[in-house]
Amino acid sequence: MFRFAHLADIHIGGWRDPKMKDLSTQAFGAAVDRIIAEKLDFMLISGDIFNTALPAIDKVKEVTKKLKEVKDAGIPVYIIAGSHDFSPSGKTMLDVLEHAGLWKNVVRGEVVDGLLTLSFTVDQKTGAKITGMLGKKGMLDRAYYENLQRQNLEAESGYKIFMFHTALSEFKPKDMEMMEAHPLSLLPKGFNYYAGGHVHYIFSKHEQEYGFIAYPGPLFPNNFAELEKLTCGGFNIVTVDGDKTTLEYVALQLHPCLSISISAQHKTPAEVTDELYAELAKHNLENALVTIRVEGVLSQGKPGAIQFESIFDGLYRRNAYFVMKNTAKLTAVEFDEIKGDAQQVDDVEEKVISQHVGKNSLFSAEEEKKLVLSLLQALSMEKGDGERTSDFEERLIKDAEKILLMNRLSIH
Ligand SMILES: [Mn+2]
Repeated sequence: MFRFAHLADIHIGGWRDPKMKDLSTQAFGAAVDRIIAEKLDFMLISGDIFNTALPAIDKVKEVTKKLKEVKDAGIPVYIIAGSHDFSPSGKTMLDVLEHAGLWKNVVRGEVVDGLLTLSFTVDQKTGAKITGMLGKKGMLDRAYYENLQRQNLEAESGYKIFMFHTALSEFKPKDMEMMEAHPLSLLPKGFNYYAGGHVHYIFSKHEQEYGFIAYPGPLFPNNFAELEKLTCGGFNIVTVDGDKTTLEYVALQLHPCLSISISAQHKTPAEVTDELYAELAKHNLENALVTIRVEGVLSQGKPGAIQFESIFDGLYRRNAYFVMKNTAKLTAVEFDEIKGDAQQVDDVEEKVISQHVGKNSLFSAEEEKKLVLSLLQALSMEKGDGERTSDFEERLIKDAEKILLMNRLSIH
């Protein structure tokens, strides 16, 4: 018998506000403490460990400290890169920590006869055989899956784990219909456990001819909507006993979470303000994360007339940890209602690109979309701590050049 942890989508450094920014790092610390206390045999992280390929030094320091504790406890860590960890130039903090011996990236292999041939990383203590595929923004990992040599993977004996960082069309939740996904058939069959990441929801299913397909969801919610829906994040503890695999979801509730949603339809700003006060008065807010969503078309007046500032002040006086609001779908009568419901920046980008591609004759619409997504990713890199501006500029230009060169090869 052996037991392992499966984490995904930690997005260290992901929130903008410093108070929120710390929570994903704290969640990682709490997960590591639990994993060590439970004496698990190893730990998997299915991509998006950091929110960017080159995260801030203070965050790297915290993560490194916890990884050293796991290492000292004799618990190996196996990872894959996700769509956020990935950098087109190949520069990523994941490599730095791998060279320090703190974890092992299991995406390794070679191209044989035009096919990508992955090799297994064998966990020494348990004999579990682990491999996987990195995730790339905008489904750019599809070509890897399409050119994957599956036979050797499927023929391998023993307890096998496949780590991946992508959505699967068969298991996409309804509210993520817009999200691009690969069909399950792109994954190799016959693994015992498919350790998924990328889709920020909690899911597990035993699938015929495959095995357990599991997404633990984010280790800490990554945005307003996730906080509303999930209230907290967590990870899986997987127990393997002979042929039997069982999953236990461990929720990491760092703060109580209170989500309030109010309809402003046909109401005045004063009425909405009163309703918010009344609703919030019902709850204990000690140390709580509070999300307030207000939607609808006001009967008169402007959204700005709702007394959010004094409401927020009141909540902080009652010791709330952090309060945030979402009024994206709140409008005054004189404005059109906002169209579309894209929540994530990625979704908005995808939408805008899809609407505008195909207006030049250099590329096919598909190629143009890929190029734009790759360039967006490259140009969204942030300047690193202590990185000189000239070095940063050079890095950006190199990344962009690399992408343009790669694409020139496919221009016809
Ligand atoms: Mn993610």
